[in-house]
Amino acid sequence: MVDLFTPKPEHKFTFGLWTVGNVGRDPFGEPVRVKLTPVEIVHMLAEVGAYGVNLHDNDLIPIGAAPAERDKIVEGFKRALKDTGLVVPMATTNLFSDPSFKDGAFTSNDPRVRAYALQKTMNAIELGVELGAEVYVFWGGREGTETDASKNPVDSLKRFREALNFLCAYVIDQGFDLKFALEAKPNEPRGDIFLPTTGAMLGFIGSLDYPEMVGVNPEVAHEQMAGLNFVHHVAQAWEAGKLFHIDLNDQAFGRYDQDFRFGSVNLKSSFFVVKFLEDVGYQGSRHFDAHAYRTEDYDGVKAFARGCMRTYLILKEKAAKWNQDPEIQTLLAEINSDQDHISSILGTYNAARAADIKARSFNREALGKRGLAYERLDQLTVELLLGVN
Ligand code: GLT
Ligand code: MN
Ligand code: MN
Repeated sequence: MVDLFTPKPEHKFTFGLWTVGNVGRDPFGEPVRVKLTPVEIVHMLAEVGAYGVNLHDNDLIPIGAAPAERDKIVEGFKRALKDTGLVVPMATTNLFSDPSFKDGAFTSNDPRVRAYALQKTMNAIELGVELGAEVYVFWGGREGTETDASKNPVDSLKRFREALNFLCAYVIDQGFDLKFALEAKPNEPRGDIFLPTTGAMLGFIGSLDYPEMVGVNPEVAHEQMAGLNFVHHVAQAWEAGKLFHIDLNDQAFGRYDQDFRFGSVNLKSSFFVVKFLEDVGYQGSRHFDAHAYRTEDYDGVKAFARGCMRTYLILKEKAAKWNQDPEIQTLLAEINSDQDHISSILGTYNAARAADIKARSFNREALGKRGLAYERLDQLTVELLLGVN
């Protein structure tokens, strides 16, 4: 049945090959699902109604494959894309699975590893561009330490910067139309990962040679692992013009990287993420970087993928309702009222304005006593989400 919550291409829902292709291996247990081929995954994504598929180089091409094998695999993959109409909006490099990257890639102390990481990334960028990707993600999964005796953190930042500057220049030199999106994570698989939050990434981008080419790819679970508010990080990235991509999933605070189905844990926070993206008119992919529970077979994986998209669309509809709800809007108007037209004396500094502000008298007690009605506002939000109002 086609309804309001049926995914359509214009919703730009994407999944990584590694997400629905996740075989359910964890540190304590073997795979529970047989591995699908990339072509099979593309067909499964088309079946559930996704718009696009993202990939690491080695999700598609085995590490060390000969050029002829690579070309054959790419040809088959492109045929599957053509047959299904799926696109590849984002690509990335696997710089974490191979044992050679056990102490990082761009931040490794070993220059041979750093050079190999550049080589692997340049090849993977070419693959991504060949498949049509416009965003290239850098998740530094192994760029970190277990002991701070092992790496100088300042050198590590300099090495990471040098690698990104090198790769930006490479992209420009090749004439590729590609932007980079940096994805932060506080820990796992390393004890600590450098640049652990989206805010840290945003600060770092300003120090690069081509800052306009580089933005961020915030992930719900990663900010929440650090105990932080995801909506605020997304908002900061957006306000800085740096929200190039987004990884949607869910997560209980303080746990390991759970990568659960979008909206499955923190429903209210998921609602405000969707509301934010829709309100500001974010045009990029809605990428679900999540996977099905280890208890599932491939029917369960499809239910998982459909659930991510359906929940997003339900929350999108709730956001539209929230924006039109008379009670909520009346409260918001009161909350944002400009009593005494004080906002007219705020703004950019000038001497007259400073003198004006200094000369005013403010009723501090009345300001402190004023109730803000956020309890009512939040309860109205909860009831709207629960379908009561
Ligand atoms: C890995 C990680 C994700 C990253 C992917 C991109 S791979 O699954 O947990 O958060 O987005 O490299
Ligand atoms: Mn994650
Ligand atoms: Mn991610």
